[in-house]
Amino acid sequence: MAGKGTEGFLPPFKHFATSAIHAGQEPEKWNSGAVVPPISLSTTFKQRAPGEHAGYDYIRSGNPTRDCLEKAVAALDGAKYCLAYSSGLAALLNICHLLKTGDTVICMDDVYGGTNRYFQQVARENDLKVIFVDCTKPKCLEAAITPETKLVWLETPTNPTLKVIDIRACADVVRRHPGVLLAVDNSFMSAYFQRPLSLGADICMSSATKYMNGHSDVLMGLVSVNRDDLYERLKFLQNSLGAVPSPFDCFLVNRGLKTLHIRMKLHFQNGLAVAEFLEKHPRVEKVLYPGLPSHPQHEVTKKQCTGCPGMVTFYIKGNIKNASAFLKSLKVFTLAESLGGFESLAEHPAVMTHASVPEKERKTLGISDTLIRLSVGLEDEEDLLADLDQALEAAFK
Ligand code: P1T
Repeated sequence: MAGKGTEGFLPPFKHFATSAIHAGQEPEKWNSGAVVPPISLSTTFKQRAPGEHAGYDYIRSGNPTRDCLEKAVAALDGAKYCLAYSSGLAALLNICHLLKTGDTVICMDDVYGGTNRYFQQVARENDLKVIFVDCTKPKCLEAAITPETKLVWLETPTNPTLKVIDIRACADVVRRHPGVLLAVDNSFMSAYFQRPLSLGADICMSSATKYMNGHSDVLMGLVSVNRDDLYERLKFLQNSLGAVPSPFDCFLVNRGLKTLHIRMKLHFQNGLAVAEFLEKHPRVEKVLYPGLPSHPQHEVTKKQCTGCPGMVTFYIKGNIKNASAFLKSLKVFTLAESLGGFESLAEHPAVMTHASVPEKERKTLGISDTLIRLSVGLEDEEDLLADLDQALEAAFK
């Protein structure tokens, strides 16, 4: 990755592009030799004799198109196994089914609003104890672990305030407590910029709805693991809970992966340009971007990532009226939830993605009325900067 401001990160993972293009694709597996894996829509598979088949019996348990995708993602995450789900939250649900009544989950305090809602309003109802901890301080994580703790859930960078957690430091803490699993939500970084398993995590989860697919047309979750026992249990749960993706969605994400490395390089370039532009803008109070030297965890970011995505969060000066006027004035950026697609999006976390986080907690976390989250896409840099500039001016007219 060339360019000013992009130096000092981990070098790119070896053979990434080759794996993204070839891992799991296996043209010889299809009778036709198809280079692009076909969408295998059959819900059921002919058996030679009862219980005797060519590896597939029923679509929920496994199908050839999902297999291609799961193998490709495992290679990209540096994992032995990957399992695909019908959404990122379905992946979270499956992971939580590894736990039992009375177990405790420690969750990073700043996470996607839907993850927060699941833990606070669903998992707790189902007799899991969930506590929220600022894991940017591994000492706080250490202090929070009890004999009941069975899962530590990290999201790094966090959504929406882009705090970065030192995964290896947290893994070192967790390793001192046998029986505790460390899971990392890797949705914001994608496999191209961060490999949580190589940093000591047990589980790498991604909402493929974001960068991994990258085209804003699929809802999907992915979970990668190295441990055989974890894979066996998760595979059982995947089939038993049934929240699996369709073959068509598997086809699309598999296709999206072919350009992941190219897309992420440009997301980084555009994201950094936007962050630097906003940091100098007189209408902007503060910019949060892990790729900027001003970010509190910039050094940790460089130590554990090969680059940064297009997620840029900032505080606009003024109040909620200015924030709203800014968002309404954007022309190239679209005012919408989600992230990680080729198109630039902007949103207001307090009102949109994080409205379900209790107001008091939002305040503590810095999710204020003037906080704005951008997902910087792949358009021309000059058009993106010009759009932000005109909207920032319009916000104060
Ligand atoms: O939407 P789904 O595929 O179920 O993924 C949920 C999810 C999990 N983890 C992170 C870090 C996420 O950002 C999300 C979804 N986030 C948005 C829709 C959003 O706009 O932030």
